[in-house]
Amino acid sequence: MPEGTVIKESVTGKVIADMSGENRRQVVLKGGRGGLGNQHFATSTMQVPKYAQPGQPARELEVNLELKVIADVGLIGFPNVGKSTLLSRVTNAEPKIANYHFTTLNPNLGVVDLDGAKGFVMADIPGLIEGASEGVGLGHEFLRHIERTKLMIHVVDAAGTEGRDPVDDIHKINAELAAYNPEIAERPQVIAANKTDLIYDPEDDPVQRLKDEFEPKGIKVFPISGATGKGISDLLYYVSNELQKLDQKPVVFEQEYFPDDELIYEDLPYTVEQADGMYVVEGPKIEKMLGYTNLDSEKGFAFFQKFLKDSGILADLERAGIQEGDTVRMYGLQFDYYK
Ligand SMILES: Nc1nc2c(ncn2[C@@H]2O[C@H](COP(=O)(O)OP(=O)(O)OP(=O)(O)O)[C@@H](O)[C@H]2O)c(=O)[nH]1
Ligand SMILES: [Mg+2]
Repeated sequence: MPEGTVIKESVTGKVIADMSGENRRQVVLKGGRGGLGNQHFATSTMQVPKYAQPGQPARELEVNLELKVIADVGLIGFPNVGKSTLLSRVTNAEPKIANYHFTTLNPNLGVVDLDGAKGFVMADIPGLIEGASEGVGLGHEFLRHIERTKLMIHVVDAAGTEGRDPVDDIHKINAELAAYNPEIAERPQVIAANKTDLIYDPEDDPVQRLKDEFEPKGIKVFPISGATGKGISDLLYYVSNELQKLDQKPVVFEQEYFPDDELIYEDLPYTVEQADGMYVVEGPKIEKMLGYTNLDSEKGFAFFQKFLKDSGILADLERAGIQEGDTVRMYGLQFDYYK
C-alpha cells in the first residue's frame, strides 16, 4: 500500500491503522487457530492414524483502504483556476495541465525547495465546485487528501475568466470544505489570486476586493501568475514561514477500532446444559470465537475470560447452579470453574 493509507473498518468507518511514518507493517486479523495433522496422533502401534484435528475458521472483517496523501500544503479551488500549473512551476511534479475542468483526476505531490527557508511538500487535488459535498462534479472524495495538510493555498481565478466572481468563489469552496469537515475548514489558508496577467479592467481591481474581504479575517492574499511566475516567490516564503509557526507533528489518525476486542455480544445465541456430569456451553459464535483465540497465550486466555463475563455465559452458568471445581465443556475445550 502507498504510505499514507488509512485502514478503516467498513461498517463503522473507524480507523484500524494509519500506514504512515514508522508504521510499515500491520496485521489486521490473525488467522484461525491451526489444526493438527494426523502425524501428531501417531503412536508406536499406529503410524498412520486416520484422525486429524481440523483448524478453526479464520475471522472475517471488511475494511476500506483510504489513501490520504502526506503533504504539508494542499492546493484547493475551483477547476481550471491554475492549481496544477502552480504546483508544476514550484516543484518537480509534472501534473497534467489543460484548459478544461477536471484535468486533474488524482492528487499530485511535489517538493518545494526554498533558498534560505524550509521547504515543504505540496499537493494539488481535483477541482471542487459548488455542491461538491453532495457529489457534484468529482464530489468531495478527494478532500481526504488534504486531511493531513496543515495549511491550504486557496487558488482563485482573480481575472474571473470564466465569468465567476473571485470573492464568491472563495466563499463557495469554503462552504464545501465546511460541509465536508468543519475542522479542515478552520485550518489556516492563504489565497493565491491567480491569473493576474489576465486582469485588464481598470475599473475593477479584484485583488483589492479579495484583500478587503479576506485579510481582515486573517487570510493573506497574494496576487500571482502561474503563467509568468510573478508573485509566486513571496507566496512560497510566506507559506514556509507560516508552517514554521504551526504544530510540526505529522497528522496521524489514531486507532479507534480494535479487531481483537470487537466481538458482538448482543443476541449471542448459546445454550447452557448439563450433560455427562459437566456444564456444556454451545453456540456458533462461541465456536468461531474459540477458533481465533489462542488460549495458550496469556493475552488470549485473558480475552477468553473477559468474553465469558461480557457475553453473560458466566452469569448463566451460575444461574444453572455451577459450583467451584465443576467442569465446563465448550467444543473440545474443557476447564474447571473457579470464581
Ligand atoms: N493566463 C494564465 N493562464 C493560466 C494561469 N495559471 C493557469 N493557467 C491556465 O489555466 C488552465 C488551467 O490550469 P490548470 O493548472 O490545469 O488548472 P487546475 O486548477 O489544476 O484545474 P483542474 O485540475 O481541472 O481542477 C490552463 O490552460 C493553464 O495554462 C495564469 O496564471 N495565467
Ligand atoms: Mg489540476
